[in-house]
Amino acid sequence: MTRPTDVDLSARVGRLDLGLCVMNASGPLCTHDDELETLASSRAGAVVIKSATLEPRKGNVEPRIHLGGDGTLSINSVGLCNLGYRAHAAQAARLRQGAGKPIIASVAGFTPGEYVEMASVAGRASDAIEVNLSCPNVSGKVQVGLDPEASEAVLRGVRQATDRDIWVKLPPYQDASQVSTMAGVLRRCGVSAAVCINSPSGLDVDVENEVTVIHPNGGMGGLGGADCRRIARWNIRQFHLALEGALPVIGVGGVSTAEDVYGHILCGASAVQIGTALLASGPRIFDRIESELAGLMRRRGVVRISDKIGALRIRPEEETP
Ligand code: RRO
Repeated sequence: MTRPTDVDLSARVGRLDLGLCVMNASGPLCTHDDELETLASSRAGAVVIKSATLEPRKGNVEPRIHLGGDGTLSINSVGLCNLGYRAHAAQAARLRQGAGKPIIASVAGFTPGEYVEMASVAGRASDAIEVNLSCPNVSGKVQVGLDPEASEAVLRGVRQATDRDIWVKLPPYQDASQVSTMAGVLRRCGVSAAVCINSPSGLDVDVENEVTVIHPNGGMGGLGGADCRRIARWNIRQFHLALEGALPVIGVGGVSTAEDVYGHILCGASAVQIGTALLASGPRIFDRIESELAGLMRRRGVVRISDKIGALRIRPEEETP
């Protein structure tokens, strides 16, 4: 299958070109070699690897991921199950050989020094580093992304450790002043993209059986899917405005259709990631979204998706007669 030629679905993120403005979100189906190879040979515009820690981690006890609402909703407390950054860097290096698309390594440290060490090695193996400042499932410590000074310390260290593009995976913020503070941090630290948003914290209940749907952390975890879409859009829009075009936003949250992609782009995303819907449908979702997005653009007379970044119009006040 070749990409459509009459509409341009590509994205530019920092120094990287993506043939399709849609890729996977770090999390589902991107840890093991077979999963990554399937993503690399899919229609996804880039491949993002599961967030790595210094040492391999088994993660939390099962059941730790629950898909609900016929695959439109999820809650997870995976707990950073990963193979360790050395193994993930080796995967990135292998994938880069033949993928023909950017390969992004993700790192999630417990200290600034861990971020720096991982970014230095992963940076040599990949096209960009996604710095995860926002895992919702590590208890006992505030998420780094909720602490602007700690975020700046990590990002300054990572900036010195690698000359690759740095993407920053941010938590969902609820207040515009938090966004403007973090936008300042990202601009000062030479980052290439803001990734909005990681999973908002939540709790789901199996009411019939009066029980949580996942086991770890008292059943509490990170929400994915449709519940996140409007929270993601608020964050995408706020960062798009606060960053004033200095760096692009990558939108994540509640995307399972071409309309969802298009809506995130109108809010200000330059590219979009898919998590829950990828888990529910597998990597063939990128074929469907690519052809649906091409159809949507033809119907709307849009030639380049990038022309629509941030193009959201605000409903005008009704004219007084
Ligand atoms: O592994 C996880 O529990 C996890 C991570 Br690192 C993350 O960034 N976001 C999420 O929802 N789960």
